[in-house]
Amino acid sequence: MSGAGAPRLRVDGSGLRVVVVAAQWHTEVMDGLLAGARRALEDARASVTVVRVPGSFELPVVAAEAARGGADAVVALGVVIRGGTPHFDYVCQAATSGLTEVSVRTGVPVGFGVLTTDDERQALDRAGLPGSSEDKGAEAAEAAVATAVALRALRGAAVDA
Ligand code: DLZ
Repeated sequence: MSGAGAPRLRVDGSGLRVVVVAAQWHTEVMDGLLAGARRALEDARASVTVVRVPGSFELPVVAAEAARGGADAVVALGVVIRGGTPHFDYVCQAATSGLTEVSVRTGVPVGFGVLTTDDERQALDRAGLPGSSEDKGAEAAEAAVATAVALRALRGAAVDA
Protein backbone atom coordinates (compact mmCIF):
# COMPACT_ATOMS: atom_id res chain seq x y z
CA MET A 1 0.00 0.00 0.00
CA SER A 2 1.36 3.40 -0.92
CA GLY A 3 1.27 6.44 1.38
CA ALA A 4 0.66 8.68 -1.63
CA GLY A 5 -2.70 10.46 -1.47
CA ALA A 6 -2.85 10.72 2.32
CA PRO A 7 -4.85 13.78 3.44
CA ARG A 8 -3.44 16.45 5.77
CA LEU A 9 -5.81 16.31 8.70
CA ARG A 10 -5.35 19.39 10.85
CA VAL A 11 -8.35 19.40 13.18
CA ASP A 12 -8.92 21.21 16.47
CA GLY A 13 -9.21 18.50 19.09
CA SER A 14 -9.55 20.78 22.11
CA GLY A 15 -11.37 19.02 24.93
CA LEU A 16 -10.80 15.53 23.51
CA ARG A 17 -9.27 12.86 25.77
CA VAL A 18 -7.04 10.63 23.67
CA VAL A 19 -5.38 7.43 24.88
CA VAL A 20 -2.34 6.23 22.96
CA VAL A 21 -1.74 2.48 23.32
CA ALA A 22 1.77 1.57 22.21
CA ALA A 23 3.49 -1.80 21.86
CA GLN A 24 7.16 -2.21 22.79
CA TRP A 25 8.67 -4.42 20.09
CA HIS A 26 11.23 -2.67 17.80
CA THR A 27 12.22 0.19 20.07
CA GLU A 28 13.70 2.65 17.58
CA VAL A 29 10.67 2.53 15.29
CA MET A 30 8.27 2.69 18.22
CA ASP A 31 10.05 5.75 19.63
CA GLY A 32 9.49 7.50 16.29
CA LEU A 33 5.82 6.51 16.06
CA LEU A 34 5.14 7.59 19.62
CA ALA A 35 6.90 10.93 19.20
CA GLY A 36 4.92 11.60 16.00
CA ALA A 37 1.62 10.77 17.69
CA ARG A 38 2.44 12.98 20.67
CA ARG A 39 3.39 15.88 18.36
CA ALA A 40 0.17 15.59 16.36
CA LEU A 41 -2.02 15.39 19.48
CA GLU A 42 -0.26 18.36 21.03
CA ASP A 43 -0.81 20.34 17.80
CA ALA A 44 -4.50 19.36 17.94
CA ARG A 45 -4.67 20.50 21.61
CA ALA A 46 -6.05 17.13 22.74
CA SER A 47 -5.20 15.72 26.15
CA VAL A 48 -2.97 12.62 25.95
CA THR A 49 -2.45 9.53 28.09
CA VAL A 50 0.08 6.92 26.95
CA VAL A 51 -0.23 3.25 27.95
CA ARG A 52 2.47 0.73 26.97
CA VAL A 53 1.69 -2.93 26.21
CA PRO A 54 4.15 -5.75 25.44
CA GLY A 55 3.35 -6.45 21.79
CA SER A 56 0.86 -5.60 19.05
CA PHE A 57 -1.22 -8.63 19.96
CA GLU A 58 -2.07 -6.90 23.27
CA LEU A 59 -3.23 -3.62 21.65
CA PRO A 60 -6.96 -4.46 21.24
CA VAL A 61 -7.71 -5.42 24.86
CA VAL A 62 -6.17 -2.22 26.22
CA ALA A 63 -7.75 -0.11 23.47
CA ALA A 64 -11.11 -1.58 24.46
CA GLU A 65 -10.58 -0.72 28.11
CA ALA A 66 -9.59 2.84 27.17
CA ALA A 67 -12.70 3.21 25.02
CA ARG A 68 -14.97 1.86 27.76
CA GLY A 69 -13.20 4.08 30.29
CA GLY A 70 -14.20 7.33 28.63
CA ALA A 71 -11.56 8.08 25.99
CA ASP A 72 -12.90 10.11 23.06
CA ALA A 73 -10.36 8.48 20.75
CA VAL A 74 -7.65 5.84 20.90
CA VAL A 75 -4.44 5.69 18.90
CA ALA A 76 -2.91 2.22 18.56
CA LEU A 77 0.79 2.04 17.70
CA GLY A 78 2.85 -1.04 16.94
CA VAL A 79 5.39 -2.53 14.56
CA VAL A 80 5.18 -6.09 13.27
CA ILE A 81 8.06 -7.23 11.09
CA ARG A 82 7.75 -10.33 8.94
CA GLY A 83 9.85 -13.28 10.06
CA GLY A 84 10.28 -16.78 8.79
CA THR A 85 7.11 -18.24 10.33
CA PRO A 86 3.36 -17.59 10.00
CA HIS A 87 3.45 -15.80 13.38
CA PHE A 88 3.52 -12.44 11.53
CA ASP A 89 0.16 -13.13 9.90
CA TYR A 90 -1.47 -14.12 13.18
CA VAL A 91 -0.26 -11.06 15.09
CA CYS A 92 -1.22 -8.70 12.23
CA GLN A 93 -4.64 -10.29 11.88
CA ALA A 94 -5.30 -10.19 15.62
CA ALA A 95 -4.27 -6.54 15.91
CA THR A 96 -6.18 -5.41 12.83
CA SER A 97 -9.44 -7.22 13.43
CA GLY A 98 -9.28 -6.63 17.19
CA LEU A 99 -8.84 -2.87 16.81
CA THR A 100 -11.56 -2.67 14.16
CA GLU A 101 -13.92 -4.50 16.48
CA VAL A 102 -13.10 -2.15 19.36
CA SER A 103 -13.92 0.94 17.33
CA VAL A 104 -17.12 -0.41 15.78
CA ARG A 105 -18.48 -1.95 18.98
CA THR A 106 -17.70 1.01 21.27
CA GLY A 107 -18.24 3.90 18.85
CA VAL A 108 -14.85 5.28 19.87
CA PRO A 109 -12.50 5.82 16.92
CA VAL A 110 -9.20 3.96 16.92
CA GLY A 111 -6.37 5.45 14.86
CA PHE A 112 -4.49 2.55 13.27
CA GLY A 113 -0.77 3.12 13.61
CA VAL A 114 0.42 -0.46 13.39
CA LEU A 115 3.17 -0.92 10.81
CA THR A 116 3.28 -4.34 9.14
CA THR A 117 6.44 -4.55 7.11
CA ASP A 118 8.77 -7.01 5.42
CA ASP A 119 11.86 -5.65 7.18
CA GLU A 120 13.08 -3.05 9.63
CA ARG A 121 14.16 -0.64 6.86
CA GLN A 122 10.55 -0.27 5.66
CA ALA A 123 9.41 0.34 9.24
CA LEU A 124 12.08 3.01 9.90
CA ASP A 125 11.07 4.75 6.68
CA ARG A 126 7.52 5.18 8.02
CA ALA A 127 8.37 6.03 11.63
CA GLY A 128 8.63 9.83 11.42
CA LEU A 129 12.32 9.74 12.31
CA PRO A 130 14.96 11.98 10.71
CA GLY A 131 15.32 10.55 7.20
CA SER A 132 11.92 8.80 7.22
CA SER A 133 9.63 9.54 4.29
CA GLU A 134 6.41 9.06 6.28
CA ASP A 135 5.17 9.66 9.84
CA LYS A 136 2.55 7.01 10.52
CA GLY A 137 2.30 7.78 14.23
CA ALA A 138 1.23 11.34 13.48
CA GLU A 139 -1.12 10.17 10.70
CA ALA A 140 -2.86 7.71 13.03
CA ALA A 141 -3.26 10.38 15.72
CA GLU A 142 -4.63 12.94 13.24
CA ALA A 143 -7.09 10.37 11.87
CA ALA A 144 -8.32 9.47 15.37
CA VAL A 145 -8.88 13.14 16.29
CA ALA A 146 -10.57 13.97 12.96
CA THR A 147 -12.90 10.98 13.35
CA ALA A 148 -13.75 11.88 16.95
CA VAL A 149 -14.62 15.41 15.83
CA ALA A 150 -16.75 14.05 12.96
CA LEU A 151 -18.59 11.74 15.38
CA ARG A 152 -19.15 14.60 17.83
CA ALA A 153 -20.71 16.70 15.04
CA LEU A 154 -22.86 13.79 13.87
CA ARG A 155 -24.11 13.04 17.38
CA GLY A 156 -24.84 16.72 17.99
CA ALA A 157 -26.76 16.91 14.71
CA ALA A 158 -28.76 13.82 15.65
CA VAL A 159 -29.77 15.40 18.95
CA ASP A 160 -30.78 18.69 17.27
CA ALA A 161 -32.91 16.99 14.61
C1 DLZ B 1 5.98 -12.76 19.41
C2 DLZ B 1 6.10 -11.52 18.60
C3 DLZ B 1 6.87 -11.50 17.43
C4 DLZ B 1 7.56 -12.71 16.91
N1 DLZ B 1 7.02 -10.39 16.70
C5 DLZ B 1 6.41 -9.26 17.11
C6 DLZ B 1 6.53 -8.06 16.35
O1 DLZ B 1 7.22 -7.97 15.33
N2 DLZ B 1 5.85 -6.96 16.79
C7 DLZ B 1 5.06 -6.99 17.92
O2 DLZ B 1 4.45 -5.95 18.24
N3 DLZ B 1 4.94 -8.11 18.65
C8 DLZ B 1 5.59 -9.22 18.29
N4 DLZ B 1 5.47 -10.37 19.02
C9 DLZ B 1 4.76 -10.31 20.33
C10 DLZ B 1 3.24 -10.46 20.28
O3 DLZ B 1 2.62 -9.28 19.80
C11 DLZ B 1 2.72 -10.71 21.72
O4 DLZ B 1 3.18 -9.69 22.58
C12 DLZ B 1 3.21 -12.06 22.27
O5 DLZ B 1 2.82 -13.11 21.42
C13 DLZ B 1 2.65 -12.31 23.69
O6 DLZ B 1 1.22 -12.33 23.68
